[in-house]
Amino acid sequence: MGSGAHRWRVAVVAAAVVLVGGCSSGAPAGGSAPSSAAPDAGAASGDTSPGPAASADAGGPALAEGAVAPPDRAADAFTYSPALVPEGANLAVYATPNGTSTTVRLEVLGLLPERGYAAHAHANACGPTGDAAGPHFQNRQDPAAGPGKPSTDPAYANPQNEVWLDLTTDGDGDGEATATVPFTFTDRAPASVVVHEAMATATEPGKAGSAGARLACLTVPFPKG
Ligand SMILES: [Cu+2]
Repeated sequence: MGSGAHRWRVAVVAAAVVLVGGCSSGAPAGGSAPSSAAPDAGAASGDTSPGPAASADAGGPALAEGAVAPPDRAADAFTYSPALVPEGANLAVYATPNGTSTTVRLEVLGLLPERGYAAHAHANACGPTGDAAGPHFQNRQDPAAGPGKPSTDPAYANPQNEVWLDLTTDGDGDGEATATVPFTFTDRAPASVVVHEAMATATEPGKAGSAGARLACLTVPFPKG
């Protein structure tokens, strides 16, 4: 465990140096607090995401982070199913543009242990019900989809055209997912990340992108441009 935690810390420091040294957009100095909670749990259980984007960073301060609460008390972080996403579970989302691609990371703390959860970036902010978040954000929008008719065509509902953040929790209910998509958010950007009941997102024609009930939602102000 010690070496895993150490390695993670080195990666954070390296990312901070890149941000400070190579980015003129006024990114806050590295060493910020929000990301310090996750590595212990992740490293302890070997839950490091095997995602394709280990080299892209998605570090820095979280775009959004919050402990979920039921809709009557939630502002930006909702649980619609406390049995599957317990009140107080923490969701955090990071995003880093890298030229023509974007790396997005979801970190969760305190979900059910050793369980898969599908998750995606959605078009709208969270609200009193899971439906408020609207459809999945798509870079190229499926012309066959519309209100009440989600995109299920694998040509559009796929993890290169949407931001899929499916993850599996460790024994503490903690986990993370990183996705690198081949686009940036220009005129449109997602506004939330939704955690679903299915353990993984479907990919077959007619079902692609579907992942069951919406369990939890975090409003995320993904920046455009
Ligand atoms: Cu979704």
